[in-house]
Amino acid sequence: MAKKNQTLGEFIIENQASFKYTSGELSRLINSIRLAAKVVNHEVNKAGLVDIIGAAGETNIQGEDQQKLDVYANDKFIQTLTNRNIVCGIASEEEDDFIIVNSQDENHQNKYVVLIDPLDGSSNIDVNVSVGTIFSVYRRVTPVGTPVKLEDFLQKGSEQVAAGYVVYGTSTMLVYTTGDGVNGFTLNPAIGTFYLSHPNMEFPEDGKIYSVNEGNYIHFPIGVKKYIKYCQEEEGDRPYTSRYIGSLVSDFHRNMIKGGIYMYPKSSKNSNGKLRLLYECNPMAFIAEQAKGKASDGYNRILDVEPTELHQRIPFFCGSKNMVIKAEEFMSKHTE
Ligand code: P6P
Repeated sequence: MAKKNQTLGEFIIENQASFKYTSGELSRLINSIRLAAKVVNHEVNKAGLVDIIGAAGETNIQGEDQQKLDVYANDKFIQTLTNRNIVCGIASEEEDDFIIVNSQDENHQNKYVVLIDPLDGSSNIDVNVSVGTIFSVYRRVTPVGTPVKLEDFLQKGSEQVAAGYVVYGTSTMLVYTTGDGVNGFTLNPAIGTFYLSHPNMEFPEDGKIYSVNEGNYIHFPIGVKKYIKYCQEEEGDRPYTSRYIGSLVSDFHRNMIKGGIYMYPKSSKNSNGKLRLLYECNPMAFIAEQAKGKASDGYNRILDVEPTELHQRIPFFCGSKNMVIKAEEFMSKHTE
């Protein structure tokens, strides 16, 4: 049972018995993410003071300018996960291909793979708006003792054993699930300790916030256009409030606390939307469902999608269950 003001370390120990696999490794994995989050948080918080802002001069596989903090966060999470001898493979938004991690005894005995978006919303870095890290954890499916393979990463979201995010905002929080509910921990930067501040987080079944980039309105499918107009109508508890800060982790986190829906639909500009299935939508969908919310591509459950590529994109509708259901009704009723 979650106790307020418990530290993350105490919480992990108290709850590792409820984890259905060999819990020691998963606990060490969450602890390594905790360490990397503190290191990245330190850099994010002083980004305006040191020459770490601005593009690193390279672009990633997504064709997006890599911000220096993107590269820094990617390096820190990979380094921490590798040094702690916990995972057999890592995939990252910032890496073209997955990374094979040799266990220290060189015989690939580690059982988990991690997929990460090391610094989501990084375009907000230079303007001092919240950014986040997203992570997704699976057990490998290929034989232990052999190098990890692509199929270890191309697993349905329903196979995740853990998922979470770090939001580097007005305070830094680590929010994660291992399949037994969602708990939020807030960092006390003075002592570098995460404390349980948001036990058993749940999406309100309904909400009054819709989050979408309305600048893309004319490119959206008709069902999305109709749903946005529905949100804006004077009727009952509507119009809703539009809140979109261009940082998935922050928009998701606010909507989980207050009630709302986040949408990144496909459009005539992005035929599969913008968000990546494996290290953005699947982990956020796992968290959403564990928090009694819902996540779909507008038609089907995100966690049931069979992945085909490491960096594949998918339309994303996520948040309060009744709001996602209403959006799906518009999507199925109004086809092109
Ligand atoms: P747009 C950040 O790049 C991100 O992946 C999400 O965090 C965010 O919600 C979305 O893209 C913003 O994209 O096209 O609205 O600027």
